Amino acid sequence: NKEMLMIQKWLNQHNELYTSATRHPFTLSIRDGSVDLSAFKRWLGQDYIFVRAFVPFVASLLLKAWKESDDDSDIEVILGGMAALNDEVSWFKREASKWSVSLSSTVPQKTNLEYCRFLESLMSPEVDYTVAVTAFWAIEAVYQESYAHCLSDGSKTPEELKETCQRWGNDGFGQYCHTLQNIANRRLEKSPEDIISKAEATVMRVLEYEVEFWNMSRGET
Ligand code: HMH
Repeated sequence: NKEMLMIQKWLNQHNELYTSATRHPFTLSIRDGSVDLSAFKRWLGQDYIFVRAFVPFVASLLLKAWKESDDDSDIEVILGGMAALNDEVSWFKREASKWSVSLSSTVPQKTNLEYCRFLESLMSPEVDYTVAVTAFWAIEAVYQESYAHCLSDGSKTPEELKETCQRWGNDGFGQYCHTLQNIANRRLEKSPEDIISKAEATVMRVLEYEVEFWNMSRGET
């Protein structure tokens, strides 16, 4: 279908993978109130490590946008994401102390290390801006969809976890993800086939890592 935007097309084609990332048993357990708090704490400690690696990824994306983008507003959107991450790092520290999670003694799990290494590979100047910004959209969108679902009609999310869900599930973050999706679609429309294929494979990789990341909350490794 020529009329259809690229990302919508991919989400239809890979709907099963997308759903496994955005409707994972861990976030569904938050939504239905059955969540195991030790699983939540494991996620919190691991995600803090991930977010620390996410910052240089976003910095590299900012650099790519400055060099390659055809639209100045891209920089402002990415810079806004960077500012939100600054706030997020502080939030993780406060939240960890609230739950008595020691961030300094949290050991990154294998999946986390692999996901961070994958992020690092996307920081290379060899990676096209279009591919990197599409990956960025996917990473943010999984959290937005997952946590917004924990706040939607009929959810029984425990009071003490609502702030976490709000962080990624709020409407402003939803709007921001939508803007990232528009940027990615605009770039993809103008891209040659090889870049489009690379971007698609990268999104699928992100979704697989996101599923594995949620899996870590089980603490079976
Ligand atoms: C693993 N994916 C992971 N952590 C996050 N904080 C986000 C996405 C969204 O920022």
